Order: sequence, then structure tokens, then C-alpha cells
Amino acid sequence: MKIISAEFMTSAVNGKQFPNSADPEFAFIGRSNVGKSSLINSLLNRKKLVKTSATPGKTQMINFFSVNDRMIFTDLPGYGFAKVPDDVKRKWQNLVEQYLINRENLRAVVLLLDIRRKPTDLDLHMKQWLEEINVDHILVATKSDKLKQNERSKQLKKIREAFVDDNETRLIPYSSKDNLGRKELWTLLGERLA
Ligand SMILES: Nc1nc2c(ncn2[C@@H]2O[C@H](COP(=O)(O)OP(=O)(O)OP(=O)(O)O)[C@@H](O)[C@H]2O)c(=O)[nH]1
Ligand SMILES: [Mg+2]
Repeated sequence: MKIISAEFMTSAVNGKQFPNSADPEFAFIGRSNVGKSSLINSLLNRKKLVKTSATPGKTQMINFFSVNDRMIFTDLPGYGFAKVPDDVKRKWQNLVEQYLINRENLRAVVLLLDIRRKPTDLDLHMKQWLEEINVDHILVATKSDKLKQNERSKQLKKIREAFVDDNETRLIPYSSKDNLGRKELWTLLGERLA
């Protein structure tokens, strides 16, 4: 995908603030610190469009980005970060649920997993819940540059065993550092644009 334009649209802390647009939309979701914001920057060839941080829990709202004036990317707050107070956690959870259930132009969710870690119960619940509410999802294993090639294959296999129950579902190894997997992920997004 050639990126002609990528612009921040708005941040939302509740459903009323979601932008009114019918453009096909893709959401990026996963644990705190898994690399959601970095992945969006990598896909859009922008170093700093989306704020990233070594401190988990950085993204606390849903941020909307308009891409090529024809689709929208959303960066969701990460889940599973222990240091967030319970009431804040509940607020994020409500926001994300509201968004995933009601957003009519949502075409797919990109679900991110850290390639170095075994998926958690929260990851598994998110995946099962997306299936229940009939939202299409694409699986990505982030931070692949942190492992050597043989370790990478081993981890991908482990993640598959824990997370995917068929042989067809793709699990794309990605690195936002060197853009590994960028083309493959764009192909899957492109298929869902039409
Ligand atoms: N080596 C490497 N580091 C990465 C990669 N992706 C993200 N990181 C680093 O991981 C940390 C978290 O990245 P973010 O993109 O901010 O993660 P996030 O999922 O948006 O985090 P929250 O907004 O807190 O939920 C940052 O220090 C990034 O530089 C990657 O592909 N390779
Ligand atoms: Mg973030």
C-alpha cells in the first residue's frame, strides 16, 4: 500500500466522540506494551505519528487516524497492565467493548501478540470474544527482531499451539523496527478493504 496521507483525526474516551465516518476501519489491539502504536507507525511509514513508549499503559484513549483519505486505523488502549487502578481499567474495558460491538465500519481487528511470550488468558479471551461477536481478526506476532531466526520459528509454533486451533489461520511475524511482515499484513488488510 502506498501511503499518500496519514493524519491524526481525534481521540475518544466515549462512544459519542467516535468520528462519524463510513470509511473502512481497522483496529489494533493487544496487551499493554506489545507494540500497537509502533506497528501503526510502521504500517504508515511514519516514525512519530503515533506516540509510543517504553512505559506500558501509554495509550489511554482510542486514537483515530485517517489513511489515504479512504480508511481509518484505530489505536486502542492496551489490556493487562497490572499497575493501572481497577476503576481506570474498567473504564478502558467499557470503552473498548463499546467500540468493538458498535462500530459499524470496523472491518477487522489486528490482534497483537509478543513473539517472545506465551499468549495470556486475556489474549485468549479477546480472541474468543471477537469470534463470538463476529468481528474478523488478523493475528500478528510483534517484536520479531528480538529473536534469532530459529528461535522465531520455535516461538511461532508455540504461540500457534496455545492460540490457534487450525492450520489455515495466519500468524504474521512482524518487526516495527525493520518492517518485517509489513507487506504481508498490508495484503491481508487490502483484502478486507474491497
Ligand atoms: N525491538 C522492537 N521493539 C519494539 C517493536 N515494537 C515496539 N517496540 C518497543 O516496545 C515498546 C512499546 O511499544 P508501543 O508501540 O508503545 O506499545 P503499545 O502496545 O502501543 O503500548 P501501550 O500504548 O502502552 O498499550 C516501545 O519501547 C517500542 O519501542 C519491535 O517491533 N521491535
Ligand atoms: Mg500505544
